[in-house]
Parts: sequence; structure tokens; C-alpha cells
Amino acid sequence: EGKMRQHLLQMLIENGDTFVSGQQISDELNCSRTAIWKHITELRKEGYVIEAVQRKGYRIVSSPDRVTEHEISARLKSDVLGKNIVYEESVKSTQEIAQKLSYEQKPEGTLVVADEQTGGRGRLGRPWQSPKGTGIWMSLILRPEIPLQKTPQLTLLAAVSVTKAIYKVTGLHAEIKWPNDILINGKKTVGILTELQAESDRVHAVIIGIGLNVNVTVEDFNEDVRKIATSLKIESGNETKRADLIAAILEEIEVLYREYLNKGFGLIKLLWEGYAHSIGRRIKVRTASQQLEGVAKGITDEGILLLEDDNGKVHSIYSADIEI
Ligand code: BT5
Repeated sequence: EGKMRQHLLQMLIENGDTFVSGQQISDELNCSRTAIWKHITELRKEGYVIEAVQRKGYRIVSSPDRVTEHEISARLKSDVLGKNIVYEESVKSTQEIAQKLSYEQKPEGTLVVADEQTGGRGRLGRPWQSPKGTGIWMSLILRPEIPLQKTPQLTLLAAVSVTKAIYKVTGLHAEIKWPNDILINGKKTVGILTELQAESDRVHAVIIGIGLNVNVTVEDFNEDVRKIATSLKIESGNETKRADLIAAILEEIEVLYREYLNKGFGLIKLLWEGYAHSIGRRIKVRTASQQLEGVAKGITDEGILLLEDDNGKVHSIYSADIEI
């Protein structure tokens, strides 16, 4: 039943504004007209507005903004990423669930998505606000065969992919702030958290957590992030279907990830530099051990930030917070 509804939904979504005839549907799903009507009624209950016209068939006029497996799969054209989707309405953190699934040997490309996180986290235990029904809060399991020191490259790969997907879906130009922020008009719209499961030099899994403020409004943010944060809706004035964007992000990551595994970091580095916000600018850097000030010169082939201080000395920054 569920599978059939999924298949029907997929046909309708793929055909966009074009009507799909009852005949076409019953041929492809191998079911009766009455059964189709039953599924249409169920979809309408889920919030789909479906037009039904005699002798023409059915088409979707509008669909609800949901991030269930159903909604994402119907839009997804990737081969590996997102083939296995775990959707939860409310969780503490999708990272936690993805970590657990990864230990249970779930395959590469497994995606955990939640409508709400009650304990979403950033780096160094900082909190990540994830209000219900407004954003993309998801974690992706990758299993690349790469040495440990190359894993930061995957954060940059994810950042480039998300930036491209945002542009494709909304037309908004975002910029990347090393290492893991994506900004629109200077305000944080996306945060990326990359966590590892590894032993000595062998990487078991890289869990890429993506938090993206899609339809979040100013009131949804707590006082403390209101000044520094924004969302796609605040910037564009329009709502975006989260499932459309999730599908676009997974497709972008899949293309770049394949390129990365086959040919290395070269193309991703170029793309990253094209979207980078801070390169060539004066920045302040706070690492675990020191504070530095200088000009961001670029990133190395490993994805490490190079900072030139006022004495002309170049520092390699592996992990830090930066201020602009
Ligand atoms: C990050 O950390 O930016 C990484 C955030 C990753 C969140 C995703 S959501 C799915 C997955 N599951 C999780 O539990 N996490 C991942 P960091 O660079 O440490 O930035 C954290 C800081 O960003 C906070 O201290 C706030 O100042 C700010 N912040 C918190 N919530 C925000 C939001 N929704 N939008 C913009 N800024 C926010």
C-alpha cells in the first residue's frame, strides 16, 4: 500500500504541471481505478492538493512541506546517497542517530532527517537551534577510503554542494566561511558538523551533519543567535520546499563525492575558493591554543586554512573559529 502510494506520488511529482491519466497510472501500478482514487484521497489527507479532471487525469497543485522519506525519495535522482532514509519527527540530534546506525554497519549514503531537534549540536558542544518544521536538520553517513588527515576536505565538499544546491533551488547567492559556515548577506544560514569514526589511520565513517535554516523566521531564533543568523525565507521572502532542497543537496554531494574519490580534491578546492567569503580578507582566528590576526591567503590541497600574520609569517590553521 505504502509502496504503491509512493510510486503514484513519484509519477505525479515527476510530471509536474502535466496531467497523468488514470489509464497510465493503473497500467504502471497495475491496479484498479478505484484503488487509485483511494490513494488520491489518502494523499489529500496528508496535505496534497490534487486536481482531478475527467479524461485528463490527475496533477499535483501543491504539496505539503514535509521531510519524510516519502517526500524526499519521490524527488531524489541520486544513485547511492539517500537510498536509505531514516525520518524522525523529533530527536535530540540526528548526529547521534547516524553515529549509532553507522556502528550498526548501515551502508554509505544512509541519511537521517528530523523535523525538529531538541539537542542539536555544533562544534565543541555548542548548541544548534533546530525549530520544528522550519529547517533541514540531517546527517549523512559516508565511508570514504581516505587517510584520516584528509577528512576535513569532506566538510569543504559538503559546503560547496550545499551552496550550489541553494543557488539552484532558490537563486540565492551564498558564501562559505571557512571551515563550516555558509552565509547569506554576511549572516549564518548553514552550519556543517563533520564527525569521524576511525581507528588509528583507518576511517570507518564520516558523519556529515547539515543544519540549514530554510523557512525559519526571525521569531523562531533565540535572542542569542538572532543577530548572527538568517534563513532562506528571511533573505528571499519565499518559502522553499525542504524536500526539494534536500534532494538537490544529496545530488550535488553525490556528483562531487564521486569526483573526489576518483580524481582528488582539485576541483572541489577550485569551487570552494570561488564561493569563499574570507579569502584575501583580514580575519581574526581563535584556535584551542592561540589567537591570531592576519590575512586569509587560501586553503591548501588538504583543505587547511593559510593565514599570513603582520610579520609575514604563514600559519596553517587546522581548526578554529574565525571572525571577519
Ligand atoms: C555549526 O557549529 O555550525 C555546526 C552545526 C551543525 C548542525 C547540524 S543539524 C543536523 C546535525 N545534527 C546535529 O546535532 N548537528 C548537525 P558551530 O560552528 O560550532 O556553530 C554553532 C554556533 O552557531 C552556536 O554557538 C550559535 O552561535 C550559532 N547557531 C546556533 N543555532 C543556529 C542556527 N539555527 N542558525 C545559525 N546559527 C546558529
